[in-house]
Amino acid sequence: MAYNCLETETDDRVQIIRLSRPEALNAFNNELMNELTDALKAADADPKISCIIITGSEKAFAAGADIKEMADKTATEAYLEDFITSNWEQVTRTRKPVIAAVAGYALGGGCELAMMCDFIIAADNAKFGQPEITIGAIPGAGGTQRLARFIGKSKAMDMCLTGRMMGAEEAERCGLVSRVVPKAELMDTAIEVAKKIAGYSRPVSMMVKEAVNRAFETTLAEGVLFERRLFYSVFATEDQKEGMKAFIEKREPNFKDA
Ligand code: CO8
Repeated sequence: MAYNCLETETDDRVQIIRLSRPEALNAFNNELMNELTDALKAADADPKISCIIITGSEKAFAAGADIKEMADKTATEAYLEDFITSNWEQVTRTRKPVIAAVAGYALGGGCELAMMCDFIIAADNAKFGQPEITIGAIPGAGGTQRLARFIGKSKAMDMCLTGRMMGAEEAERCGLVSRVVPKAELMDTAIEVAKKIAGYSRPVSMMVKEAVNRAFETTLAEGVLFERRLFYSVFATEDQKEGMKAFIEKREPNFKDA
């Protein structure tokens, strides 16, 4: 499918979704977010795809919500159209693993989108921030909540109250990103990581994602119980039988997503 604000490409079992509104540093307008929702739903439903990468350009992952589109919105309009909720959160509903490959600015909604992905691989020029306070607003797509969970209260308050940007090194140090690579290696690394995940059993990688995500939504006891139930259910998959048999026979497993 052809998009105006996205470029999509598949590489083996990996779906790459590139945000592409260069004139606005990939700022999110309704068109981009509707297209992103469509692309994520399509990748999630595609039996040939096992892992998804969302990325932007070398200069910007995304500079946030489109301020020009948002500036004159009224509260009633935002409420009636269910602004944000209606089309911003598809990434959190996507069941296959989603990696954010971030170079350049990931600000406001851009940082929030990256945090909605399962993990973030950052280029060494990445800059994260929640600068909404500088334009008389507050984060509106989960920034105050997810950032506090990622990096703790003190740093989240610092970021949201000052609107300052955080570089890649600081972001890795405080757990916002999983690894930092030179800018020129960002996509090769992200694709290599995505292919590694896509090489495992798809139902199992989806269960891993579901179980880790549960940690952010429930108590430790409930989360461990949830994990235990999923652990038992992997024994119902052919891929568990194959994986363990292959280990014992000292060969590579041949997973069938079954
Ligand atoms: N929206 C619209 N256009 C943008 C945005 C944006 N967020 N960011 C950049 N642009 C446009 C600029 O207007 C400019 O366009 P033009 O050439 O037509 O003037 C073009 O992109 C290039 O930008 P700059 O010239 O500013 O480039 P610089 O390299 O000088 O600066 C920055 C780059 C630092 C990223 C700068 O553009 C900037 O500060 N952008 C805004 C960042 C920001 O404040 N983001 C938060 C937005 S609010 C948000 O995301 C909230 C999400 C939840 C919504 C909740 C609502 C209830």
